[in-house]
Amino acid sequence: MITVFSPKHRLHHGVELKDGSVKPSFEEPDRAETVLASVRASGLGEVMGEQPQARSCYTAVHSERYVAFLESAWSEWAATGRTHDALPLVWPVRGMPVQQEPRHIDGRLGFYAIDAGAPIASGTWEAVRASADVALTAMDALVGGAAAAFALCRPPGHHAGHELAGGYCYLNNAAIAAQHGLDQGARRVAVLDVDFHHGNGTQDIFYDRPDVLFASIHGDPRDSYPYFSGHADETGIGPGHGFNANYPLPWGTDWTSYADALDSALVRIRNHRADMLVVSLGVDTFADDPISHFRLTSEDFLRMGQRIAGAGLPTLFVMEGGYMVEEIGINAVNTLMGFEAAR
Ligand code: OKP
Ligand code: ZN
Repeated sequence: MITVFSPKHRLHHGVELKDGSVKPSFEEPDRAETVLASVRASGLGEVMGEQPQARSCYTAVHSERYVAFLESAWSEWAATGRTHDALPLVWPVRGMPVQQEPRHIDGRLGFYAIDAGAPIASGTWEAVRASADVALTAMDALVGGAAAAFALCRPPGHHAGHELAGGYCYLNNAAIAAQHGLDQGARRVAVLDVDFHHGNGTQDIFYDRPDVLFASIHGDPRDSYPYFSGHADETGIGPGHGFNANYPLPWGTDWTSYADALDSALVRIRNHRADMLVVSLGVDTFADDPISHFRLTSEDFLRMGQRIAGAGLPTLFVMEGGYMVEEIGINAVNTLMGFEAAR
């Protein structure tokens, strides 16, 4: 399968608040370079660059005002004399009227974020846009008849909602690609999210829609980020009722129980009779991941890819999480190679 990659990801690197202090983010440029090196070493297939895409592809799933905010946030922040990363520090929470967008950048940063985990610096928008374009370019390969493609996106996207950034995410690459697939003729799409963290953003975007089934396997939100979504009783709303499937699992989950949840999700996907599958491929389910709590081995990712191939659908893999352990490249590529071997 082809891999789509943009070197522009390096324009984005930031900080995060960890254990009460500001540190370099776990979501850093070496991640994508490590995965790219493994792709090249594996002989998976050709690596190509992204095609620039229409802005309307982003506003097909995000609000116009949110995309405009992402475009201008850094210059508004810099205009106040600050030179370090822009981060929100106040959010509209329970009991506050949230409808009105503030005018000052410090208010707008909170209005459009779930947390302080998506810093905005001078190169952020260019990298974010390139990451979405990587996903769109890979989806175009699927629309053109490819059986599978790998969008090596960075920054990731699955925590980004209709008009919310957070958890290292800005534009929701997987959702943008899924919508693009629909706009290019697919009748139904399934999104399978195997990142350790619940894909709250993808759920938010498609929660009221029956054409996109969202299925996510993740750390139980009682104990794991993002804490405020990902429970099994979140099943969709209105016409989307029954088209959202969450599989929260406890810390320490290994392949045995993970595989049961994956099989359940794949049954749901089969019943959806989708024309294509988008996989939010986070490899932070790995036992040695520094911020996550499942116990998958590198071999388990081969098995995961094999099972996903069993769905028998044109499949777009979109890179999400997986943090700096040497194995993130091996684990991502194992999933893709397992898929290729089984299809
Ligand atoms: C992004 B992705 C918990 C800190 C959580 C944010 C994690 C974002 C994960 N100690 N910080 O889904 O891999
Ligand atoms: Zn994650």
